[in-house]
Amino acid sequence: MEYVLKIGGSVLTDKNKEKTLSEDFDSILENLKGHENGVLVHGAGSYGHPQAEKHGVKEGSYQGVLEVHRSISELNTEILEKLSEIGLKPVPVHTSSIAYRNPETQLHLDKLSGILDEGFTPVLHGDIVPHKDKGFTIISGDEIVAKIEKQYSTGKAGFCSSVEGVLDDEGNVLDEINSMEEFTDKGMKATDVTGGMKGKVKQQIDEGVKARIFGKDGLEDFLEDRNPGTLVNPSPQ
Ligand code: IP8
Repeated sequence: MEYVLKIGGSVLTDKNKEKTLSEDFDSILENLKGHENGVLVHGAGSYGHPQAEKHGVKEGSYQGVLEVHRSISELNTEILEKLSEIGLKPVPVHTSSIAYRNPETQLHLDKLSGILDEGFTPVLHGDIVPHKDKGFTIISGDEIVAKIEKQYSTGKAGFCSSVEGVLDDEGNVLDEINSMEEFTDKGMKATDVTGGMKGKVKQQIDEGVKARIFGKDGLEDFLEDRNPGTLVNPSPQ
């Protein structure tokens, strides 16, 4: 596994219109051409957050769980079709089928290396997850990336987001962030049900894994090892 990459829902979808792809959808995914030996995770954007909010799924309600899953699966299918068009052999891995919370999140990720060994590219997504005594809650792609990186240590975990990186008080992109104390709320766009930029940084710090956060113009640089955006580094030397 060469990399684990999350492309955010705010990049792939139009967050203002339910179940609508963004104008950049095709061009963003075309960057993955020739990069089949990695794991792609995608967010939900307008194919999950409005639906989860509407039904209160974040708080553990069962109502609407299937609607949220169906909607995010539709986005997953759109992504698979685009990736196969550019020559990859993507395989959907629906996170709800490999996840359970008790209350810590358990993700069964062993199958990912086998899928890659066969020349296929696993595509996971933020999803609903069965939660002990609570029905279902939502798992973000941010947590999925942190868990994959923790298990597989690719040394190349990344987030393609709608912001160029983690911003300081003046709105400049930080080169590196080592702890939540250094985080300011700058750069947080409209919040979503899974916590936006803050949640993204926190998940990596909690798991103790390094990851890069960059904007859509940084995606090619990330894939070509040119280090765009901000490095989240919980254990600096
Ligand atoms: O967009 C959220 O995943 P994220 C998943 O990666 C749902 O935070 C279904 C709202």
